[in-house]
Amino acid sequence: MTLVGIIMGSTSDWETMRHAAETLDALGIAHEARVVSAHRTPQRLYDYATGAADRGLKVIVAGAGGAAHLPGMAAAMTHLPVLGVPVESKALKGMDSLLSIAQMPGGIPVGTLAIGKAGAINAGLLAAAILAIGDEALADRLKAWRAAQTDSVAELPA
Ligand code: RP5
Repeated sequence: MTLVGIIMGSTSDWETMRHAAETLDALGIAHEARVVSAHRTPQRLYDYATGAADRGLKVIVAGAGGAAHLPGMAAAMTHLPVLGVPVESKALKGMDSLLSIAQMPGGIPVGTLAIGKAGAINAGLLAAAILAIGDEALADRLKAWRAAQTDSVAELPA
């Protein structure tokens, strides 16, 4: 069953958002990826966000750049946790994306991650941690992933 929905405002966001997908793959979490633009395809966003919980999704990871309304608008239309990834924009290096995703009004939360690749990876990990609350096998996989990361860190710089 697909548990995580990864949505993004443009195909150009995939280069960033694929890191969320790859992280979920590494943890064995079923997911889907869709291009859903708040501005260019508002009806697609409405349909996706309002139908997400009924389709069995548990977490939404939403990435967008610039005037990045996608995570906030998705969060407005579902009670599922929405994790926002600010995609690095050309003009403002993602500061616009970061602020428009983070500065939600009280009442409609979006869990905002870092700009770019790190944020996408961490959105995948945070989605995994949320799902692991009710899934012991996944919790074990997540702990193993983190242990492997720890083991991979060299003690000497070269
Ligand atoms: C946003 O505009 C998208 O999320 C993307 O980051 C940005 C640029 O989109 P394209 O012009 O590359 O389609 O809606």
